[in-house]
Amino acid sequence: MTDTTTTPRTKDEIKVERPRLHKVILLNDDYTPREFVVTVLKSEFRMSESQALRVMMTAHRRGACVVAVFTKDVAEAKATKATDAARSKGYPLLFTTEPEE
Ligand code: TYC
Repeated sequence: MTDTTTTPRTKDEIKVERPRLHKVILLNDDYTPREFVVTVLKSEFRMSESQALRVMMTAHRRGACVVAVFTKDVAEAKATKATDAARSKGYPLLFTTEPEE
């Protein structure tokens, strides 16, 4: 009987990738008061007055502004909570999410 030796030609390799981050986006509308947008940005996204003002004015002028990035679940939960806060006051303010490139 002859001995055979086999040489493995494959290598175990585990690829770990970071979860894709998702952006929370603030959309402009014609009805929500500016002060209310600033209040929601401060309470839901822990922004300072000046950060919130800057983000609100960017959305107001350009139509939309990225508020922050989080993992998918957190981004969706924050966008929903912030949008619900506006709905409860009768404002059409909308926060959406989208994956980062
Ligand atoms: N455009 C609104 C107004 O003039 C204010 C506003 C700003 C609303 C940003 C939404 O994401 C927004 N009252």
